[in-house]
Amino acid sequence: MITINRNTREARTTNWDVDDKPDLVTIKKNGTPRAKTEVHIYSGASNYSTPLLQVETGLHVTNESWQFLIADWDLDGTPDLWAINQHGANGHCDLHILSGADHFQSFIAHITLPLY
Ligand SMILES: [Ca+2]
Ligand SMILES: [Ca+2]
Repeated sequence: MITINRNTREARTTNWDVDDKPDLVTIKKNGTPRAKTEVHIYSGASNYSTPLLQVETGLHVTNESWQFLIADWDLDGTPDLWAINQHGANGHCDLHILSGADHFQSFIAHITLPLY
């Protein structure tokens, strides 16, 4: 069973396997064995019972000040992970993007947003 507690997990959707059903993405922010944020994607075709991908990302553990989005930032056809830290440098929001092409291991952008 998947439990959603905003401090520890977030849920999003994407179509990871590019079939005709949206898939469920859960981001496990903390409490992970090697202190990394994890991504788990469950297939819509299996009614979200079969994982398509379960990985540690290149991002350290996160908390309730982080929000996550899934969108294809570099337009290579694979969805990327957008990690927004609401308490970034100098009080701004920081946006960090991890590449879906390597299963969220490498950062492809670090952007300071003009938001507080
Ligand atoms: Ca799918
Ligand atoms: Ca991409």
